[in-house]
Amino acid sequence: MPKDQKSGKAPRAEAKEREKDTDKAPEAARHRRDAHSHSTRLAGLLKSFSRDDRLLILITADPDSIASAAALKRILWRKVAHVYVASTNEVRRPDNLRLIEALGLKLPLVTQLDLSEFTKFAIVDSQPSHNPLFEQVAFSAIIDHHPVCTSEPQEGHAHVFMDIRPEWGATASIMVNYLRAAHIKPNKILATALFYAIKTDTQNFVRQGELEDIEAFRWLFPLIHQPLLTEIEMAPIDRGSFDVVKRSLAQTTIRKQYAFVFVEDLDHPDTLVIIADFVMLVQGVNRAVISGVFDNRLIIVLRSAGLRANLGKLAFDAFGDYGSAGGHKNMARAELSLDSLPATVSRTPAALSRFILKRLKDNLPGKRHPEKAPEE
Ligand SMILES: [Mn+2]
Repeated sequence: MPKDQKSGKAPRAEAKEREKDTDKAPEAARHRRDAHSHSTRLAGLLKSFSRDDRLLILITADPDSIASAAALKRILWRKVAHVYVASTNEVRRPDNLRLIEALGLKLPLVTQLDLSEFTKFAIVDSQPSHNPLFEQVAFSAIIDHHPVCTSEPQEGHAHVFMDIRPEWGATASIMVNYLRAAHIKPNKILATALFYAIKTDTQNFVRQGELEDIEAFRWLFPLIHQPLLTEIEMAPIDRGSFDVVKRSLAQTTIRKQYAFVFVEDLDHPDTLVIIADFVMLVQGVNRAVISGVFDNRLIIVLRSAGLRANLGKLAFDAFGDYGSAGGHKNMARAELSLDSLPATVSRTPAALSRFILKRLKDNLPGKRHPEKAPEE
């Protein structure tokens, strides 16, 4: 026991604090800095809006974007006149539907709205360049965790608030920090939604996740409603999708660690995700390429269990010339209009499959030949 503990404590603690600020305990130092930067960021966010604004939050619906939009809505409650949330995609996945229902969101499609009825726009868990629908909109706030592909605000939109943190596992984790900075304790439903969003986006922390994600997760844990979480996680696949999944699994090719299938008569893009996640459970499979055509678009869903993979880059290199493509290290996606594909590729499942595999093969790390034309 050290003598004279009382008088010795303060300087020791201070010294310790100073020590923490050095590289010995960078996390503690980072937390202190973050607490400060989050209130600054919150102030910046709030400054983008005024009391009579009618705000529209645009998302591409998935658990992370739905929960993040609900959190932003909560933060701006009573700070603006109205907050609406709209989606670019029709929601079909049962977990997303249950989430939307629990949160009491209406979530119409963006295309069904008259954008002139809104005075401000925000985007969460995505960036304007991710979707042609977003590109027409002047956003006042952008909060996301995908790789930065948003340039500085255009002229005349100087008040855009941007918070993009690619190293974070989920936008929901970022939103938790805004809630905390605003001293808002989310209700059970919002807490459960954010918790589920962090779980899914980090794939239970198997995929990229930061200490901040774990900290947000830990903070939410006592606030969630377990039965609702179970309900969302156990949400069943709808019957129509099940038939497509059943057929597609029968047609899935597994070669070495790769699983591949081109889904014919695709009922909805989300079905590709269900198939991809399922085939990744097969022993020995650690890469999945699941694709199909929906609404005149070729959609490609990529999954990898590899630590060294960078599928977002691979997707962009392989398919960026034909449409939107990108994502994270272990999951990525491309959506290509069939009209943008080379004329030499016929629009049959076999030809489209060959096209996808060739583009992927040609763009694997070390095999890319940027000087080559992107044609077949
Ligand atoms: Mn996300």
